[in-house]
Amino acid sequence: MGERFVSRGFFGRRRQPEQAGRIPPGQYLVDDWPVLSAGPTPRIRLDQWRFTIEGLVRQPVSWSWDEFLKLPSKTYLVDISCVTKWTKLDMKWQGVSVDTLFQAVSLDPRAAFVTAYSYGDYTTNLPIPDLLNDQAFIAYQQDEKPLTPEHGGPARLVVPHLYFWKSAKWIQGFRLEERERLGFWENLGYHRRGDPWKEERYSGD
Ligand SMILES: Nc1nc2c(c(=O)[nH]1)N[C@H]1C(S)=C(S)[C@@H](COP(=O)(O)O)O[C@H]1N2
Ligand SMILES: [Mo]
Repeated sequence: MGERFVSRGFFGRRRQPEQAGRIPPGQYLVDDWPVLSAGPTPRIRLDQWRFTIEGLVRQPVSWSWDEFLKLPSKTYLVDISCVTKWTKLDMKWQGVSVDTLFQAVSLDPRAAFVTAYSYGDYTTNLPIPDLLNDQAFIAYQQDEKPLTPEHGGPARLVVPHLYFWKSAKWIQGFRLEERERLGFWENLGYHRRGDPWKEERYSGD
């Protein structure tokens, strides 16, 4: 009896048409929002926060918190999948498109990859095309509230179409690179790109 009740609830949820086709293979839905951090949560004072784009650019560019908040921002409603197998649908964020940030720099034609680096030393690698065309943004609000420190506040990268480890919390900057330099999890055996629809979980997948 208990079992029937549980399975009816389970299939009832799965049948909701707006969820069909939105859960990548091997993932399950969550309503809560787990915290996954490899180390302690850094606390960054807003008057000391900066976001910098450097490396293979003609001139490095850097924004203070006040300058960053003046950039045009957008609302994003996106589904997020973590390699630990949870998927959360319709997460609402406010942030600045990476396209907007790249408009402020001239990229060296050799630039092909980005190392996203964070306060607290986390890094993750991304091919530039995965950051373009409004696919990625620097978020400072979630559900209309300031992003909490545990979830990456004051600001984090969000790349919804890749596993969530690519969405660097406490983002500090982008370094443009000619060659791909593996980041924190990628160095520990996770996939260099991490597309949840292809189940690119580990290197070799
Ligand atoms: N700076 C930093 N960013 C990070 C991480 C981290 O440990 N440090 N963990 C990554 C991983 S593995 C995941 S799944 C998500 C978790 O974000 P959340 O804690 O907001 O759910 O952040 C990613 N970004
Ligand atoms: Mo993760």
